[in-house]
Amino acid sequence: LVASMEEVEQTYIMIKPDGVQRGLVGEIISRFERKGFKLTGLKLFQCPKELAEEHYKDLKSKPFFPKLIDYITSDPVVCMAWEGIGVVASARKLIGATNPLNAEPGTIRGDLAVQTGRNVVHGSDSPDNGKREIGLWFEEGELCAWAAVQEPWLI
Ligand code: RTP
Repeated sequence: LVASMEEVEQTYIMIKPDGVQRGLVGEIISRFERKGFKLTGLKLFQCPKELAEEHYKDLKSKPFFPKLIDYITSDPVVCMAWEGIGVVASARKLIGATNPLNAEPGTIRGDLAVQTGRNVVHGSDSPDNGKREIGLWFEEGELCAWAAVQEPWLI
């Protein structure tokens, strides 16, 4: 059964500075690859403060907001766009709960992190936010639409 176009979503996944510092880039990317999603954008990037504030604008009133912005801008992040059927919710499952102590073993945060403020990875929380965030973090020319030769195995 081949996916209809309506089911294909995009999500923005970002390896946060602690994930890069700890050498977890390959480990995290491989979890999304092995699941069967398609990588359509990838870059190592030093995030400017304005972009971090725009990305997390819904959290502006939270007490932890300034620390969150300092954290995200402290060192390079890895920006990724992933595509696939149900990729938004599935990526959130692969990532696990925001507080890594509540994240199930087998999830990225459950296996690799301890603190909420150092939870190694971000994933968009809705298809609309997936599109918004990919637009925010990537220039158009940085994204690649490509067809997997093994379709429908890689979706
Ligand atoms: P993300 O956006 O990074 O995927 O995380 P999320 O949806 O699981 O969590 P959200 O509530 O949107 O929070 C965004 C990020 O802010 C930091 N945070 N710190 N109490 C705290 O100190 C606190 N709460 C949230 C985390 O880095 C969280 O991922």
